[in-house]
Amino acid sequence: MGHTPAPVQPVDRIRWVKLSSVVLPLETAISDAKVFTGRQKPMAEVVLLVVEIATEQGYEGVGFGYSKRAGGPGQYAHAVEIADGLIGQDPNDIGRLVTALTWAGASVGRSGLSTQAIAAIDIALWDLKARRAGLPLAKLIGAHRDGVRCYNTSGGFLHTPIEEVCDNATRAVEAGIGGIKIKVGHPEARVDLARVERVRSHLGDDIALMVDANQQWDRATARRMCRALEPYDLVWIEEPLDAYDHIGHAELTAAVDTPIATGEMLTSVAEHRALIEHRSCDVIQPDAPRIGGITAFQSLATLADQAHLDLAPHFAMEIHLHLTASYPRDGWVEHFDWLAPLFEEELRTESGRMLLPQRPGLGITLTDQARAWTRASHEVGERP
Ligand code: SMN
Ligand code: MG
Repeated sequence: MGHTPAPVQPVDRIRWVKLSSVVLPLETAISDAKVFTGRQKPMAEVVLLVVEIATEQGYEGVGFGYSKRAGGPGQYAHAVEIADGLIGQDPNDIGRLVTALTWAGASVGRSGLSTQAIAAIDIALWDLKARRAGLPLAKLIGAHRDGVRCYNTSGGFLHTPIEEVCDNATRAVEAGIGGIKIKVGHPEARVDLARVERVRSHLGDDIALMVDANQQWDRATARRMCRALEPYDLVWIEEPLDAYDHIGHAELTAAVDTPIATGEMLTSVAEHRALIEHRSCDVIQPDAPRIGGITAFQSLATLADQAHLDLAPHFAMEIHLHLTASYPRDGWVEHFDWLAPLFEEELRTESGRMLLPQRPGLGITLTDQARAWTRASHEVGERP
């Protein structure tokens, strides 16, 4: 005898929204190619926009977006301006709410800061919907797998001495992480090649290895470096060129055997569509907090899948684990240990994969430490 279908639930209403600007300090300031070439300063903190939503029927959702170096206060300020519109609304009408929030700030565009403020709200609404359903988010969307291949980035930055990078890689692999990404784009190409050679020989041939140039090279340098990197059997070469040089990335993708990955810096689905239409990569690397949230990400995932692209979302593994688990092709999720102090739960890795948490929603609970690092907060409505 099967279950009788649940009766349609009475319409729920959002009663409370809390926005928090949380400043997470990094243990060590990090540097990638953009720092080594003077385009950026070392990064010592990540600024997060955390959104908490509660409804009159007692359901809650948590979402977050983030910025690095600048933009955090702007994301927070935009969210403060538009959050009122959520009170009294049906939290299940995510598409309608995101559209309304977009029109509320239409004059500041449909990409960048305003989109990223809305993204954090969108993510909280999807967390709430999945918690209401009693399902991990990936299973609400439609999971293809219960674990996703994962690789570590936080141990391989350009400021880290190469022997320390190797030690970090050993620890990551011993923790069950399946791949290692190291930063390249050093001002001297021979330094890059020596570091890649050292890490490949340290890992052996069976551990996945990726490199990330963070937009450092011009087209001629990128051609030379991609050819020089071919012998290392890399899973991909990331952002060899400027993030918006779609033609240059397309020429590289056609010219070299090693897969080309890019996309993290793009700030809307429309920008990713341009990347796809130019055939600029083999591996697309969207960032849900950067492009508008989970609703936007699902639109992009459909475009990417129809273009037969592999998926390796950028950063925010707590969100992207679910989104990569529900993508048709077996992708990669990027492991960083940076955000761990913010959440009570730890994501498990074993046999090269990050495991889908068997908890409803994203499966994250904010820690007291996250509360302590809160620089500003704004509440609308009354918490039921
Ligand atoms: C990156 C992540 C975090 C800080 C700087 C750079 C990077 C990545 O591009 O792919 O993780
Ligand atoms: Mg990158």
